[in-house]
Amino acid sequence: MFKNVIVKTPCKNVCEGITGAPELGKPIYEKALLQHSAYIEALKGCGVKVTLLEADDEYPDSCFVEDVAVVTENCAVITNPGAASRNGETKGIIPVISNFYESGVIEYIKAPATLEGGDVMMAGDTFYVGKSARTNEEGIGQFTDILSKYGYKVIPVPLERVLHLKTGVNYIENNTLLVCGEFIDKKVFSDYKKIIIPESESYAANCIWVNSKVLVPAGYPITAKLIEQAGYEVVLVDTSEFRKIDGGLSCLSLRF
Ligand code: CIR
Repeated sequence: MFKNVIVKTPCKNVCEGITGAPELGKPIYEKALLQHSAYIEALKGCGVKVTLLEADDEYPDSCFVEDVAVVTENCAVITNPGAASRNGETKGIIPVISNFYESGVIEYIKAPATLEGGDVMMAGDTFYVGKSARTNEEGIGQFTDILSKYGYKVIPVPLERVLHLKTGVNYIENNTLLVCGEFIDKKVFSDYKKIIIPESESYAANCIWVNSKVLVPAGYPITAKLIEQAGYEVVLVDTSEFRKIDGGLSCLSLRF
């Protein structure tokens, strides 16, 4: 069960966030704010305490707090984002993490290692880490050394096409994964029950489990139905503005 969630208000410059899909247009700031507020309400409905951080105009992508830290039951890891324009975002998260974790259990990924939280998927005591354009070999190495001190296992997963690991695969508890594209047949996930997300709804592979409910992006009916049929309560949240800059439901929060 999660008790806490950290989120950060999208800044005015959110429309300048990094995107691999410029054809979708730029996010509309006011709409992004409304969608973000609805996201917070959906999280509150899952029984978590939400800590809301102020917007930071210096970093267009800074609402995607998931990438700057990895939070576990026993430790927190401040990452070192591989995207140059996002690297400085970590300084904003350190004081907040310090409110929840003793300094002795706050760890750091250090250059030349890079790692972004979107590449880290927690499944019980196992953490899968995507080797991506944002997370390098050294990053996975440092992360493995850190997490092993706290009794966790780390399994690297080389990525082929997606931005982050959780762009295409997400753990929703009960030994169940949402998988799409390159992750459907990956051997490393062969022991899990899988809900296969069709390519036409690939964006919706990024859902989050929060205390027995699953937040699903609005507008992906096949995915919502599959998750419901698997026995979960589905909560729809519109993330259309964040999608325009490659952001999804998981990217917008740290859950612990
Ligand atoms: C980026 O490219 O870094 C942002 N525009 C999107 C970050 C998405 N974060 C995530 O998947 N964890």
